[in-house]
Amino acid sequence: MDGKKDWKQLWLKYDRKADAGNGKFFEKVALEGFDAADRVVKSALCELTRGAEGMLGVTPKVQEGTPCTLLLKKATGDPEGYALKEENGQITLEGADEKGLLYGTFHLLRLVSMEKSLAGLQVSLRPDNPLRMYNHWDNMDGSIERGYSGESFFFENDDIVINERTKDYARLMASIGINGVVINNVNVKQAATWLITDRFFDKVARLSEIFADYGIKFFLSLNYAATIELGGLGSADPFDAGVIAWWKAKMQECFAKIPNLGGFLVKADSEGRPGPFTYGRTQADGANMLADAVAPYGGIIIWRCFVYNCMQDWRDYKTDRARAGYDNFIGMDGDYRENVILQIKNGPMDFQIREPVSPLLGGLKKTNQMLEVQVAQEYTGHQIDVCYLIPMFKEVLDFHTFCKEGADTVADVISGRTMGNKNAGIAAVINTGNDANWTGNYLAAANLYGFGRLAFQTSLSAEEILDEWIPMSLSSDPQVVETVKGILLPSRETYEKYTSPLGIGWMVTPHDHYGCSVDGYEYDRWGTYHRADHLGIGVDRSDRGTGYAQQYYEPNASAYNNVETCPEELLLFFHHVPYKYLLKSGKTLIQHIYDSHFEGYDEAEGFARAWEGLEGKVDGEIFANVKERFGMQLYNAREWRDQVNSYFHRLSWIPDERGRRIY
Ligand code: GCV
Repeated sequence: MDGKKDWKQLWLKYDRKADAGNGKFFEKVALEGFDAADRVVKSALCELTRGAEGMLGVTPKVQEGTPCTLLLKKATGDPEGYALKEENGQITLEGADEKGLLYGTFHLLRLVSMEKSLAGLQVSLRPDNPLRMYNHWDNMDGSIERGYSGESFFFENDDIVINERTKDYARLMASIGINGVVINNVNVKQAATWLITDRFFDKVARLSEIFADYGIKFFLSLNYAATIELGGLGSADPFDAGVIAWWKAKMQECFAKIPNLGGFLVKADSEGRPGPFTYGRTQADGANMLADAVAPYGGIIIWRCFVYNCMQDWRDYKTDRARAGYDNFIGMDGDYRENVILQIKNGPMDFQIREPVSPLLGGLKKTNQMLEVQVAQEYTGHQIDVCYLIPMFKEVLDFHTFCKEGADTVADVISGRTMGNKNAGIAAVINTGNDANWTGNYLAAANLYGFGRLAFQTSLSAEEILDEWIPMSLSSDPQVVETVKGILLPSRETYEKYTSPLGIGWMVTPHDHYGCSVDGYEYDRWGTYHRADHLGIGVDRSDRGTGYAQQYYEPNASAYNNVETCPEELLLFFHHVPYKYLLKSGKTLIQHIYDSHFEGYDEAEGFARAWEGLEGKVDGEIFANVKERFGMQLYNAREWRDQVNSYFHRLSWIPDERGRRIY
C-alpha cells in the first residue's frame, strides 16, 4: 500500500474493503432524469467509480435505462435531499437535485467504507442546515491565522495556488455535505483586499469553478474599507452616495467575473478592522449597504458579530467583553436585509474550552443567524493535544435559549426552524493546511470530518460520527475503533481538566494561545481576566457584577445569576467564588482545581498509552504522527497541571488534601 497517497485522501482513501455483498450493486448504473453532462452529476459518477473500484474492485458500467443494479434518479423533494432504498437486488438513489445525488453517492460509499451491508438499505435525508460552511483564515502570503498544520494550500507569495489538492479538498468537503467555503482570512489586508479586482479575478474564477463541480458555493472575506484602499475614495461611510455607487459597481463586476460566487463574509469594527462605527453608523447600516449591492445577483452578506472593545483597561471591573456581542447587535434586531446573516461565535468570548452559549443566539428574534465554531484548535491544543470538539458543538446546538416555545434550541435557530427563514446555518473556522495529512495531528481530522457531518445531520451523536470516521480513516478493526473512541470521546473534558477551570478560560500564553500562562492576559487590554486573589477566583457577571447573566431569557438568566443554580462547569465564568466554596461533589473549589489538574494529566497519559497499543494496527506514518503529538501533549499537560496548581496553592495557601507534589 502506498502509505503517503493513502493519508492524503483522509476518509476518502477508498482502500480495499470486505465486500459484505455490496460489490454487485455497483455493477450496472443507470441515470434517470439527471443529465450525465451536468458538472455535479459528473462528479458523483466519478466518485462512484473511484469508490467502487478502490473499495470493492468493481468498475461500474454506466448504461442507459434499466435493468440496472444502481438507479440514480431525479425525484421531487427538499433541496439537497436524497433517499436510498435497496429492493430486489437494486439500489435506487433518488436525489432532489444534483447536490442531493452527490450527497447520496457519498452516503453509499461511506457505508461501503464502513463495511456495512447495503441490503435492505432505506434512508431519506435532507440537510438540517441550509448553509454549511467552512471559513479559512488563510492569508495571501501563505500563512494561516491560527493555522496548525502547515501553510495555506490556496495562497502563496501573494498569489493564488491551484493544484491537485484543490480538487481533493473540494471532494473532501462535498463528502461531508459542506456547501459553502470562504477561502481567505476575515482579517483582510494587503493583497487579499485585491481579490475582488482584475489582479486576481481569473484565478479566483478558476478556483470557484472547482468548487462548483462539487456543489460548493464560493465566498470571499471582504475588506470593509475597500472603497478607500481600492477605490481611492476618502470614505467607507455606508450612507455616502459615492461609497454606495462604488460597491454597486464592484459587486456587478465580481458576480460577472466569478460565476460560482455566493457572497461575502465581513469582519468589521473588530480587532482593528475598519467598519461603519468610524462614521457613526450602526452594524446594520454597514451590512445593509453591502447586502443591497449583492442582492441583484442573489448574493448574501455574512456579517460577524465579534465586535468588542479590545483596548480595555484591566482595572475596569464594569466593562465586560462577554457583554459586547449582545450589546452591539441586539438593538438592531429586525433591521437587517433579508440577505444578511449575522454570524455569531458559539460563546460570548472567543472559542474557549468552556463558555456559555452566546446570548445573541436566539436572543435575536427577527434576524438571520449563523453559528460560528472553531474547528482549528486555537485555544484547544493547536492540533498537538488531542481534543475532539464534536461533543462541545453538540452541547451548543442542544442548548435551550428559551426564545420560542417548541423551537428554541440553537439548532432550531440556525437551521431556520425558529423563524422559518432560509438564510441560516453553521460555519466553522477550518483546521487544514498543506501538511501531508491536512490537519497536523491526524486525529484532528475527526473534527474536520465531524463538523461537516454534524452540520448536515445535527442529530448524529459524537460517537456515531466516530463510528464512521474511524473505519473510513484508520481501520475497522474493533480494537482500533474502540481504542480511538476511548481517546477521542473524553478528550475535550480531559483538555479542560488540565487547563483553565470551570469556565474561566484564558490563562494561555498571550497571542500564541498554546501553553499555560495564568496571568498572561490578566493585566492586558483584551478583556480576558480571571480576577484571582488570595481568597477566590472568577468574574462576577451576575446582576451585582457586570450584569451579563441578564442578557439571557428566563429561566437561563436566573440560573446563571445565582451561584447556587449556576451550572458548575461555568461557575467561574459567572461568579467570583471563594476557594473554600463547597461544590456539589462535596469538594472545595480549590480541591477541585487540584484534583482535576492531576486527573487531566493522568488521562492524557492514558490516551498516549492506549495509542501505543495500536502499533502495527494502523498505518505506520499515522501511528508515528500521533505518537509524536502525544509526546508534546504530555509535556504541555504537565506544565499546565503544575503551573495552575502551584499558582493557586501559592495564592491561597491551602494545601492539597491528598498531599501531592505542588511546587
Ligand atoms: C481572525 C480571535 C483570534 C484572532 C481572530 C479573531 C476573529 O481573536 O485570536 O486571530 O482573527 O478571533 O475571530 O476574528
